[in-house]
Amino acid sequence: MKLAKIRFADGTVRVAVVDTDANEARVLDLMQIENCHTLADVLHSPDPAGLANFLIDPNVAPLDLSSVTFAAPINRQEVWAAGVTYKRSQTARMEESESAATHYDRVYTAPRPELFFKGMANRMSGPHEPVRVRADSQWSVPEPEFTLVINPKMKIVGYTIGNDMSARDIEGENPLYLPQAKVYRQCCALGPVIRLANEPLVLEETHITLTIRRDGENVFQDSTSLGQLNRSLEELVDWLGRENEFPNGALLLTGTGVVPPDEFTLEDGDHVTIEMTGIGKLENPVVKDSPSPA
Ligand code: DO4
Ligand code: MG
Repeated sequence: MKLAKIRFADGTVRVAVVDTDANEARVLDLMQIENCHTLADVLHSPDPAGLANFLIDPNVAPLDLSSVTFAAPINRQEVWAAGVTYKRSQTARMEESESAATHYDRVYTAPRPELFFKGMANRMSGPHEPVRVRADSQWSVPEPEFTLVINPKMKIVGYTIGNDMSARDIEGENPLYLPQAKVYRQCCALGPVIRLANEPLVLEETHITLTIRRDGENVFQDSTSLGQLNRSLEELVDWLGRENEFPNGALLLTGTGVVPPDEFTLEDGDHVTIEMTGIGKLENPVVKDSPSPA
């Protein structure tokens, strides 16, 4: 089952079950249950699929998916990201950062993974909302990442798509600049739906494809499979939860296995599409302001 936040033309947002085979969304009536107001409340319940089925509003006709727009599927969760979890990311990071190359090499094999805070809902873009390249970056890329939806008990309850926008030049100049390379306004996109984790997902058969279009032409396309991930999902969640509490739950991007070649940088007006087996397609336009005069 897939859950989403759908936005109506008047701006109201409702939680819905999305059925891609039937091409329809069924709105949930959250008011039926006490203390259930948001998508996260459904996700954090003991049985999200059972509760969602129970809450389907019989008084609202199913909506055609082509008439629906999606909002980022997040409420008050913190968004974190793991890094250097695929060989491709390790190699790319070592290339971009001469002085810190050994750190990337070591973190790829170390028991403790790289984990960093990416933001909360205010920094997240939903489908078709802009993602941003920093005006002070000359080398930025999207990072297409399989993203875990985690409840306050640190159980994985769902999966979605994340785009960990990254300024490679800022990160490469000095590893201490990582928060500036990774965390800024519109630095991450999420969506379009959350696939509930009660349905099995075969990692090797789950593919992530990144496509970047410029002026209507594909300028980059590449794929990987979750089978290339160098760590287990449970291991990443376990490290995130150590000495930490997430009373509102968390989303965890699991790292990128697709990196455009070193000569590539995103430009204002580019269009990023991330497609993931069993979840769908996350599409976002790219914006970049002109640098401010010195
Ligand atoms: O170490 C830098 C960040 C790595 C990252 O974001 C990734 O591998 O996806
Ligand atoms: Mg990343």
